[in-house]
Amino acid sequence: MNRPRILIPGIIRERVVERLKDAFDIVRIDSADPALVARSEAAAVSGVAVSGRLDAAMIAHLPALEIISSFGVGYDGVDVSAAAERGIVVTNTPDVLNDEVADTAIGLLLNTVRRLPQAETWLRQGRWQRDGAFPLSRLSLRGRKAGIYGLGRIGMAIARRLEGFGLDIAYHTRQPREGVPYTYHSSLTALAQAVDILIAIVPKTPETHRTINADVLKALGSNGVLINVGRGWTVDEAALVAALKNGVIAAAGLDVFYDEPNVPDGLLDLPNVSLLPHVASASVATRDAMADLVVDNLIAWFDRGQALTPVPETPFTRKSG
Ligand code: A2R
Repeated sequence: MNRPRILIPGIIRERVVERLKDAFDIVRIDSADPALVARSEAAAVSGVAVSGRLDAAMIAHLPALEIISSFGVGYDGVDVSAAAERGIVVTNTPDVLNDEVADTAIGLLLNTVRRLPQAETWLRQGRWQRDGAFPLSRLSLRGRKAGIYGLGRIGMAIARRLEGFGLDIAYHTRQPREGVPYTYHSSLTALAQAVDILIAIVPKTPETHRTINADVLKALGSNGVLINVGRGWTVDEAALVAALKNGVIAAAGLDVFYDEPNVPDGLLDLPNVSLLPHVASASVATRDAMADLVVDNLIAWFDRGQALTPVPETPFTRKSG
């Protein structure tokens, strides 16, 4: 019996490849470039497992494609409209990373406000012995109000943690979320005005592009702290650098950047930022769970005709045959 053929363009967690080999024929290429798959081979590909980009040209090169299983909860790298037009299902890896990302958001918030990485550097450099106590942090979490921009699966996990810190919580989404005890604001600026911690955890969409701009930062205010664990795309980085330099806001903690892995010098040069290299979900256990969901979506599709976690834009089931 013919096993479905799965194309893996570029780098993906090896656990995905190892598990896929049990049930599928695998074709690996260096990147999602149509020139790397001959037409005859492309015609036999019915699934893709990808971490990162898959554009319309690559999708068009695969005439028998049924499913794109994408690694990660954000699927902005995949041209979902091109897939949807052809009835191709796109899956992502939601939920299994919620707690890990929320944990990182809290760690980054504490690092930013209490300057814990700088305090550790102080110790490691022998300055505790040489110069005495690390300077008191100017900022504290105590008495703050937190605003969450994007109260989805991960935003809720962050909110639950913030409750444990005794902070007031508000949020902004396009639609108010039913049954949550947090204060809703219908605009991002109104949310920023009402809080002094702003945590961004929205997807990369045309609507969220550079929405954290000079006006929002001004509204957040001079005691304000910005944390971004969603996508760098949502922040106007030039406006952020200016706001941090000029005291428009107090500090920022960033796990994501506009043009990764490039981090603007303007940010690297500032003392009031805490920077991480996009590690929010990056533990072995969580990345394994994400890898398993990439594989399990493909298995469920070809075995039972239904993916486990299709994205909302492609709610398709498999045509038999
Ligand atoms: O707007 P709503 O009511 O659909 O709420 C969603 C919110 N959101 C927005 N809020 C304001 N303005 C927008 N233009 C906008 N677009 C979306 O973001 C919802 O509360 C939240 C997204 O939640 P989930 O779809 O459950 O995503 P999850 O799993 O929390 O991950 C969020 C993002 C990923 O897309 C990756 O980019 C990143 O975190 O790792």
